[in-house]
Amino acid sequence: MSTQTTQSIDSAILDSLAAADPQVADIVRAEAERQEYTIELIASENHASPAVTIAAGTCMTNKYAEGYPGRRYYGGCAHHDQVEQLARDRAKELFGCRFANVQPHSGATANAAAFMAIMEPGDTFLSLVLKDGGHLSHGMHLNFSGIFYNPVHYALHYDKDHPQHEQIDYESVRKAAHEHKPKAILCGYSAYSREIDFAKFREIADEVGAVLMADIAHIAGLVAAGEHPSPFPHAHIVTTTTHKSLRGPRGGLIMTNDEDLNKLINRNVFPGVQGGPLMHIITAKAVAFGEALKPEFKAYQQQVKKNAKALASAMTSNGFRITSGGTDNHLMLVDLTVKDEELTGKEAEKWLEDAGLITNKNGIPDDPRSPMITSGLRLGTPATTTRGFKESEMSTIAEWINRVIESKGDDSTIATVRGEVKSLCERFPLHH
Ligand code: DSN
Repeated sequence: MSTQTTQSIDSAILDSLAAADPQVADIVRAEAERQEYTIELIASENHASPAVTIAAGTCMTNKYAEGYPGRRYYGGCAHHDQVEQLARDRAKELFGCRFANVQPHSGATANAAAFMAIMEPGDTFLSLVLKDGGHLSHGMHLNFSGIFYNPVHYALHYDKDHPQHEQIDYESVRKAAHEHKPKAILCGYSAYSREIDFAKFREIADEVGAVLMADIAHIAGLVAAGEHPSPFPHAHIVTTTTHKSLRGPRGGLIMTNDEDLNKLINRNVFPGVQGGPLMHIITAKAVAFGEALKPEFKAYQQQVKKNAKALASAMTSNGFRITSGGTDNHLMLVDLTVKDEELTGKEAEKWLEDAGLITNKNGIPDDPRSPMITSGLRLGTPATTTRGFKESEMSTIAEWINRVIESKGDDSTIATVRGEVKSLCERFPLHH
């Protein structure tokens, strides 16, 4: 156990846990160690602050608080009312909207409640298909969204010679909207590195009388800091997670400016899809929103974008291709096929993990390989930026990725890179 880890807040908490349950404490300690000495490049992950982690671990977990502030189904909720109201008020200030529901347990649950607020079962909605960078709750056939609703899709197209074809084509969105007359149009993605034109989406939604829903789970931190255009006032309903670029606890959030829609959202979160809210997580959301309102958070998000651009450019210099031609946000999708046609995302992810570089395999537009194999890798910079990495560390990371991949997973190359990764991590300790 490193000095940094033993002195960390996690470790102080773990000492208490170890006294009560050494078996579980050992597992959590091993995970703290993994996080400390590996580099987290998964675009949807981050390192929450000690304050957020502490808030999530408090006695606020002990309460049933079904209902909303001032209207609960249980007694003893005075402090829970205060904290939930605070979380709502901070979320509204952060995103510049009139109403916020902070109860969704996750982004997928937020989307389920949002769908129920804006559609009837069987209704048609238009979204980006999962394999092109959408999300499973945007119409995947095994998800509630594909089972109870009728998804139709706009698409991205693989074109290494014309990467602009791998970006949202608003004319084809318009064409699909006019053809299918959907009840709702969804924008906001899991593996899309370009800015989203919410105003253009609203224009199309208005032409066909559709509701515009923006799922900003990935870019929420950038939006909150004014580093990506806001979905407000364009989207009727906005959903997000709170744990990705927003750097809060794992959870969901739904927002709107429309009073009637807000009533439907509230009803469909509880009792629609959830029972008792996770009050300890809502407490941690309040803390995270407070952190995101501070000026340091804007500087952090600016560095997230600078780091993503630096990483994309260093990956390109190392012979990889970034789909869509680059990145405007916190992530990029790496097309591995230009480097080596045989190479799969699955292999690359495994070799890199062994070297201490944590990534996820990801389909690229029109990927012929399955989602469990893929031809791409998704890389993101929120977690490395939290750690304090800047542009020069991004160049080093791209060189490591290249060495590991060019060696085709050679054991001694992986071991050498693993050692270098660990040394860099020691220079940038996490603040658990
Ligand atoms: N699973 C998330 C991601 O990695 O993007 C989306 O919810």
